[in-house]
Amino acid sequence: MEQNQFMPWEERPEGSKEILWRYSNNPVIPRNLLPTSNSIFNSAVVRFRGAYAGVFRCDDTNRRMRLHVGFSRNGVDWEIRPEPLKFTCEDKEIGEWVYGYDPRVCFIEDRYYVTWCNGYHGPTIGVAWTQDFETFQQLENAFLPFNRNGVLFPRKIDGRFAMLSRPSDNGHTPFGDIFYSESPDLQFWGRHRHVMSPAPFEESAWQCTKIGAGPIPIETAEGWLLIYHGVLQSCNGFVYSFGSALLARDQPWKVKFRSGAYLLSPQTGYECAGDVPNVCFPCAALHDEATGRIAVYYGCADTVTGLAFGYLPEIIRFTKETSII
Ligand code: BMA
Repeated sequence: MEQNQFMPWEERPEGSKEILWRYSNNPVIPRNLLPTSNSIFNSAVVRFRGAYAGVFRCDDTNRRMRLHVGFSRNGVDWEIRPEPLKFTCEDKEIGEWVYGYDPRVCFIEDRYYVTWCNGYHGPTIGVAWTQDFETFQQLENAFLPFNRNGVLFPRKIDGRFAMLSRPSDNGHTPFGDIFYSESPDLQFWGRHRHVMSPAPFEESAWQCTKIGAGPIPIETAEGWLLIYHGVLQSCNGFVYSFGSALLARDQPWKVKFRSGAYLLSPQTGYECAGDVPNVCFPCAALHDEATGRIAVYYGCADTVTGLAFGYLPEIIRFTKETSII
């Protein structure tokens, strides 16, 4: 592992032609890092005060879905607080904890916003902000239930906050399109636009059942680079892989390119065996504009957390070259 001040990094293995390659020391977070954790996966990592912080999905040994705060000096070795994250909320009804999972963290202007799948009469999108990763102010849920995979854009679009989400059902949802919504104040959401549907089976089977946004979109000259998961329903259940799309910069609900090929699919032992086999579920990425490097954090088999590396220009080229649009 090469260490620098920007992000974790490991070069592409010799002879590999992969666009995204796995860290040789995966998984970076074991399932039992906490004495009470059954699994730690689908988690969000950001740069914070010259190091890293994150919000982690830690299911406990009661199999309850909880969020925990963690810190790291190098983005690889994590100290996760043993006690669950507690949000502060002015409205008791909204602040009442039911469950929380699959967090994303997005820095906008002067603070970090957390979005997660929040239990409120079924899953919907919870929203909170923090400036210090100590206190978290919870806001209104963004949408009606049922919804998952709420992912904010890192800047306002046309003067409004913008979020991708995936309306769903109360179960394991055998469908799912990505939508885009805007808000002037992070309380009232509207101007909902359709972004994309699952792909036709004959064109790109890994994403033919449902799709959902992954890490915070990255703004590039070619558009917003969105890494998203896609699901295939096999005879053995759902298989979660991920690929990439480029969204128009000023109208991010317009998809310019969308990879027909996946960037990563469950192939290693830790992705194929665990509490939910065959799941690669990205929730965060760090990148460095100067070098084009990107490090993607993804949940593996709903059990542990892995890292994969790539170069942004190569991912953009791959998105265009394999595009099904
Ligand atoms: C989704 C979410 C994810 C999970 C995935 C596979 O519906 O619950 O947290 O990784 O299923 O089980």
